[in-house]
Amino acid sequence: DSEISEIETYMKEETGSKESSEMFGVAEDKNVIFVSIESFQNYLLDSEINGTETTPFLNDLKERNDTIWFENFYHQTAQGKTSDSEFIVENSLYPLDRGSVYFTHAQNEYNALPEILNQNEYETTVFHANNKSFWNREVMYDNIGYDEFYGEESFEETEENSFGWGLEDKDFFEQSIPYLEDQEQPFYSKFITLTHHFPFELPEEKANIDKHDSGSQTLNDSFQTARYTDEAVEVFFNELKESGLYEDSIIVLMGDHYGISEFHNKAMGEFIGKEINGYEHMQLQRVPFMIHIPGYEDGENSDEVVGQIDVKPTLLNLLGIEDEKDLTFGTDMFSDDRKGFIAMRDGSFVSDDYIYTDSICYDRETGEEIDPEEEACAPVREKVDQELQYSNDIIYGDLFRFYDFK
Ligand code: GP9
Ligand code: MN
Repeated sequence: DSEISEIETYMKEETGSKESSEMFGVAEDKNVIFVSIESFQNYLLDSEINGTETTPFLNDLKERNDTIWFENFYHQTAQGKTSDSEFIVENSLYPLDRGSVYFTHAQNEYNALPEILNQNEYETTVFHANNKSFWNREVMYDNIGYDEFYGEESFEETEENSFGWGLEDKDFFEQSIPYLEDQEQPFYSKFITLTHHFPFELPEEKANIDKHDSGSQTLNDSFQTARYTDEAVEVFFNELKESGLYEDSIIVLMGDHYGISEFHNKAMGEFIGKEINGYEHMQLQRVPFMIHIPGYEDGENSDEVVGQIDVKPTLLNLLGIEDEKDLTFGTDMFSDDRKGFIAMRDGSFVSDDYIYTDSICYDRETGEEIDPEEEACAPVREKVDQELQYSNDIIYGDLFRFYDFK
């Protein structure tokens, strides 16, 4: 098929080198524990409510030498929310402009991360204490090669440990440990948290931080669930250490998408001390992304502009798995040869120099509007539109049927 070769050529030229970076194989044969943290945005990190840190554990973790924290990591999800974030991470393709790929194209041919890891002797599993059919996960997971999906029936819910969307994150992690211990190693296991999900509901006795005080109840309540989930991640780390799995694993933490929508811009603007225009809105789409490698000592923070699209090639590189023939719109985050922009589904983008959204081109560094926008942002805008179109073509046309990944 000629279209897939055109896309292949584009990727070879534009989406950066597939050559291995200096981090190649740093995590070879390690288990990968991937934690998708529900609705977590970067504004939570290092924030305080009445003098109390919202995320003390994550704040500490991101600065450690055994953690690489990407402070300019953007989510790229659209209507498919969590499922979009999963799809982007697994495939390094963009989500669709309408609906969720997990629902609309669950039967397509993919070359997804779990399949590749399976071929490299990994056991691949997902843990998420919700109904298996939510986002059509059961069907999609099966197609893209996950060996096992531990859904809500694998967990014990009681009146004490369940509220809001269901099982609370601390119990979710604790109850997952025996299943993890039973797995063949090395494994790739994805955990999807739930407690810090709109409407950010938490029983008062479980809250270890005050609510914020603003005109938005949503924003106000979000700090309590964020703090709770921060504690849950700490519980998980401790349990992993106790079980002995910690040393043989790397732990990747990622926020799946925004939690506070633009309807709360006034309260959010007051909280971060900035008026929220297009530029600030884009900057609010940054979510935590940390790669924690026990025993690693050179983990610095990175200010590279990166996003969910880059996760797959980055992980394969860390694990020392060659992927020259893979077709991805993302690039290894550690590569020196990156394409220099992160595209959002609506055509907005963040490049090394500019931020473009709603037809306005901003200087990324200063946030100033650049006039005339056409000249500065146009070259990247063209590539963004091209990539989004190609990605749609791949999905709508099921084009990977015509490509040999081996
Ligand atoms: C549902 C959970 C939340 O299982 O992943 O989904 P979201 O509403 O964030 O897409
Ligand atoms: Mn979500």
